[in-house]
Amino acid sequence: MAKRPIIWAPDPVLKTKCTPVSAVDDEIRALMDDMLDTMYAAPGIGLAAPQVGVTKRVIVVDVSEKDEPNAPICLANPEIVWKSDETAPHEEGCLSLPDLYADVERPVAVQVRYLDRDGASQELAAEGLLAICLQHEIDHIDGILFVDHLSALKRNMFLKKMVKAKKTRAREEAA
Ligand code: K1U
Ligand code: ZN
Repeated sequence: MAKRPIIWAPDPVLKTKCTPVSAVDDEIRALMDDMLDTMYAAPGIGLAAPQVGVTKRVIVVDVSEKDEPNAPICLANPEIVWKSDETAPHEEGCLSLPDLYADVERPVAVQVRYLDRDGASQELAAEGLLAICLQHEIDHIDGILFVDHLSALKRNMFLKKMVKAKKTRAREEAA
């Protein structure tokens, strides 16, 4: 298992509609393991494959509390098969948009179908933070960032901040 670098917006890989996984094989399981290492190290509560430069439909999530044992969920080809009519705003962050946070309005509950680490088809009923995180990660594999749910004004302000942050990071890495 290995930690991989997280790609920061703006980057074309984060705008890519990712390709379905044809089978959950050892390569996909190794990707899932690396994504979990990367997510826990960040730290974060979710991660999608394009955030580590892989344009495949793979996500990982773990919304367990600090004082609880880890509860990772690895999902290949996740799809939302049901969402609640009720929506609510919730503050979101993104490891590809560090230090930027905004309220995003989303359905409060979803049902997600996916392939697990063994390639078996599963369904997960989620509400609360898990539902929000799953929607955020499934957006990532469709090339959508949480800022795409905001007004153009706010989105452009965030993206300008990211261009600045990336320039600063590049200068620091070169020094
Ligand atoms: O996909 C990502 O960029 C990960 C992102 C997931 C997410 C956060 C909030 C709402 C929806 C989806 C993060 O994990 S950002 C970091 C974060 O939220 C967090 C970090 C440490 C402890 C608790 C939360
Ligand atoms: Zn994100």
